[in-house]
Amino acid sequence: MPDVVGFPGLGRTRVMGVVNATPDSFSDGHPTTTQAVRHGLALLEQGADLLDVGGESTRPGAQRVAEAEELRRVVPVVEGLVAVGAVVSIDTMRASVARTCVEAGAQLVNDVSGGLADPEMLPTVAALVVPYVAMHWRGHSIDMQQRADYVDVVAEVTAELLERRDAALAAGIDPGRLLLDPGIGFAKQGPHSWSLLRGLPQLAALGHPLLVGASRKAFLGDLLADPSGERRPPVERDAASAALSVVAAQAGAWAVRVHDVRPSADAVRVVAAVRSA
Ligand code: PMM
Repeated sequence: MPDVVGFPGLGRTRVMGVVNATPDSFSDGHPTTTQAVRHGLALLEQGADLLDVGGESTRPGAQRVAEAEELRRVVPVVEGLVAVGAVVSIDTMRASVARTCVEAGAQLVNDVSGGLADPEMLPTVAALVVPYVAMHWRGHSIDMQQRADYVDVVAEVTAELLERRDAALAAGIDPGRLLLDPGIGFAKQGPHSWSLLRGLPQLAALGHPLLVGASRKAFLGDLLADPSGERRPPVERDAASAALSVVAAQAGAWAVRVHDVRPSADAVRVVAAVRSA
């Protein structure tokens, strides 16, 4: 598993805890600064290695949030978590939000659009000299599921991620600070997400650290539907999410992005213990 510059290797996959500073995320949301910071502290206690703070829901069908509102939501949460020593990642598609949050102490920029949503993002991150996650993305959440059209999803996601890698490097982002993410559930139907999880070793072979975010996503609700076909609700998908943390860790992922931290913190340690036995 390649290291990320500035993040010394731990000998295991990291666990990134999700802190949604939003009123409308698909599985949880913490609308006030106090609630979001308190949630981040709880995730640190559960064993999170870093916290991913986001102020814009990207659930399928979600509308965009105005830049001023996104800043209002995330900046105090980033400040509050940095103040207690947390390693904070900012989940944003906007260069301005990335810059403000890095100036407030965030150490990583997580862009679900891989630089496609804001032309200023890649040069901004290059100038900030922080690690950057480029996720596979085909368009904004409002209609992204209409873009879930693949013949060979692993090959196409790989090719599209390599385009984002080339754009990031051309903008001056240090290759040692570039992470890739297959974008589970983003312009993907369930079978696409399963194929990408099976194909993680191929994505890892691209040579960049991988971030995998599968926690509580809809394809797990479908897998675990009750006999009448009713989807399992998001908060009851955590055991399955931890099982996918094992899958990602075995494929050599750098980090898993999860809502319920403790089971994944255990899972990545189990995988590391088996590997080093
Ligand atoms: N998924 C969500 C949000 N941000 N970032 C990365 N890099 N990868 C993901 O898979 C990802 C992400 C959506 O989930 P949420 O609504 O629970 O935050």
